[in-house]
Amino acid sequence: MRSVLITGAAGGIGTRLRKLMKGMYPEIRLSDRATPKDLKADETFVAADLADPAAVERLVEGIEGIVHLGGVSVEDAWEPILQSNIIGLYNLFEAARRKGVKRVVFASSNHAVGFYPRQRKIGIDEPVRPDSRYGVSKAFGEALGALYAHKHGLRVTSLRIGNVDDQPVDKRRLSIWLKPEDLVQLIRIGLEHPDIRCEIMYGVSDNERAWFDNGNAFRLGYRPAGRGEESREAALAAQAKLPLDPIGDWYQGGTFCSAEYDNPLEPRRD
Ligand code: 15L
Repeated sequence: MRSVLITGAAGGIGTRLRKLMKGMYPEIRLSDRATPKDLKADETFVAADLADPAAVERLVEGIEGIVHLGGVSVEDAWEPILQSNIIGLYNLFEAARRKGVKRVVFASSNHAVGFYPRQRKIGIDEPVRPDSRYGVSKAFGEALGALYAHKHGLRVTSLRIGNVDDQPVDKRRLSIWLKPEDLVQLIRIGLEHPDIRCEIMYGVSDNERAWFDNGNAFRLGYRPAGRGEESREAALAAQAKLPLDPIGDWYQGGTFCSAEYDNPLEPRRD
């Protein structure tokens, strides 16, 4: 892997990755709609709007591997999600195919499966249960990646990222926390592992309270260093200050589930 493009480089995860992945590959090209404020002189940045197919095609020229973090990263109205996460994602995969990109690591999210109850442990074979328009866009991204993998031979890894932070910040995050360095490990598996064709892995660290069976990541060599439980006291103290949220506290997706919720039926137990 000689040339890697990181989209969404000005976002929260992108900003961390720029530092953690510096020098990891001979060429790292960064992109976002707006230039990161703290861009360094030794960083290569190309501004591009994912909704502009010609700009995306120019962006991926000469690139072997894409780490795609770009797009809307939380719940939003349909229109911005449609432009960035649906049309923009299509533009990215299509440009990758046309320009001969070999691998894509797609930042999916736990919100593609957020409507599983916390009492249930899920792997990668259960059907998606998106908890938001944003979660639907991530499920779409996983499906689009699978199409390009199976039909065109692009090697695609979808990472269902939990919550990337220095430590878990509340009770829910004790289950889904992802140490930034562990994310780098997962990305490197996606960019470099010879067996990757079309994979889904959970982007979570070694959390005792995890709701996910991450066997597929372990099979591919993932050895997370982060242990969410080490921050238990601070996370639970922060949780105690949050309002009760009967729906959000029941389902894995938290507030993404309770927002706009008006289902009159009993919450699911399975
Ligand atoms: C996500 O997918 C978001 O990108 C991030 O901002 C967090 O909200 C995270 O999920 C989470 O579930 O905590």
